[in-house]
Amino acid sequence: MESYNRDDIIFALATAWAQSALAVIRVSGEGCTKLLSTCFSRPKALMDAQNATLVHGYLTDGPDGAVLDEVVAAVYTQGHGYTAEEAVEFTCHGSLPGLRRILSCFKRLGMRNAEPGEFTFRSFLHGRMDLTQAEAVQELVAAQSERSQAMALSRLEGGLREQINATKEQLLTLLAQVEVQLDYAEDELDEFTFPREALGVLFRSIALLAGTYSVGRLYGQGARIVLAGATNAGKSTLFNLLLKQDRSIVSDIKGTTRDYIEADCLIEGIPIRLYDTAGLRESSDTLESAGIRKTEQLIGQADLVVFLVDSSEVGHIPAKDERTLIVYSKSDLFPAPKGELAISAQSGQGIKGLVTAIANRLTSGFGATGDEQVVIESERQHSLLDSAAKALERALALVDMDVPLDIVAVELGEAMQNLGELTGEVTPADILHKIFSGFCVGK
Ligand SMILES: Nc1nc2c(ncn2[C@@H]2O[C@H](COP(=O)(O)OP(=O)(O)OP(=O)(O)O)[C@@H](O)[C@H]2O)c(=O)[nH]1
Ligand SMILES: [Mg+2]
Repeated sequence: MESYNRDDIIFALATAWAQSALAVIRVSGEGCTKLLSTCFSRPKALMDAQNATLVHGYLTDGPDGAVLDEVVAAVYTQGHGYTAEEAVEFTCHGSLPGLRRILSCFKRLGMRNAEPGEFTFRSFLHGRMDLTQAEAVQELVAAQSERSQAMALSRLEGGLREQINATKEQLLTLLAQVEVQLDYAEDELDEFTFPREALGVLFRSIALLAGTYSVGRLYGQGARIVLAGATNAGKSTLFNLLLKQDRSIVSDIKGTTRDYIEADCLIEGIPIRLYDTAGLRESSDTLESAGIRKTEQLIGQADLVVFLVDSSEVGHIPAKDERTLIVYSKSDLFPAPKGELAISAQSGQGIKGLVTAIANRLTSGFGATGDEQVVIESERQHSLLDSAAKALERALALVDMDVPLDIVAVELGEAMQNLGELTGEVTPADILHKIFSGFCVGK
């Protein structure tokens, strides 16, 4: 990272490596327009283009070379590209051989293939976005649900950045007040009362923001739900119903599902990885027993287990706990015990209630609802906010104990350091490297 060369002109396919109607190739670095004009059918038009304008033309293999593709170039003059550098984005046709020819031509011009996340890294280096926004780019692209996409977009627009910067300013004011007290002799200063109220407000706002992680992570990264229960309880039937497709084999033969099946779906906007598993029973069949062992493993790793109990054939019922939802199936055949969750996959009765119960269970105990102005999703951000909140909490306790101010100042400084790391001002190089090489969009 320290030896990073900002002067290279870098390029990369910004869209997926797959056949499509159109594809976008992004080029960034000072002097890139001039260099690209040597393989463009209208060099002067490209060179003279105003910022953020489009130029139609043909990419060619060198000044008089073969035509590679008909393209539209979006030109960004110095300082105006996504990277805050000079940049050109070509909209080409999405033919894989065509793209390959263009990319090799760009390489021959002396430009370098961008590393994953490098455009965003440059944007960060040039101060166009802070670290929370750079992370939001990745989170936005990877969002699995509409809600997490909206949350990431708000972070990209600077929601988190603004909140952290405002907090840092208030913390700085506090620190400055403390510093004055420490720098001057007592008899030179007026009586000082520590602004405890302001510190309390800061602590609560940071703790609240840290608390949004649980909901941000749930909507961003989703949850694993395992359908378990005795053979024939109706697990595969429910699995198909929740997926809205016939994925798993259903039959009245006990032990139909042996190897588990997994699939992704959304439940109340939450991205879910759903598992249909082998029914639990005593079995002397080696293959079935192996399947049952897998079920037990999956149950151990699940965020939530939906344990189906056949209302017409009640067998073992596990103890109720926060990770297990007991659901009585086949309620059309036999009524479930009063007050219990009951469904009929045949009539659809109770399915809506089950979906709500799942969502409620997954979000229970959260300190946040997800409707907060800013919701975080990154583990890194959470741990830094948590440390900052703890430091401020310690500072509050110290103020209450009336300890010397220099001890309080250490805690305030620690919180400041955490917030600086969060936005990328004082983030260690190895962490930056990890963040930006984690981008890898479309690979
Ligand atoms: N009447 C009624 N029958 C159901 C209902 N749900 C499932 N069944 C029937 O129950 C039988 C077993 O259903 P499955 O979904 O295969 O059960 P399973 O739990 O996956 O069973 P295994 O894979 O053997 O562990 C099938 O004949 C289904 O049609 C329901 O709500 N009502
Ligand atoms: Mg089954």
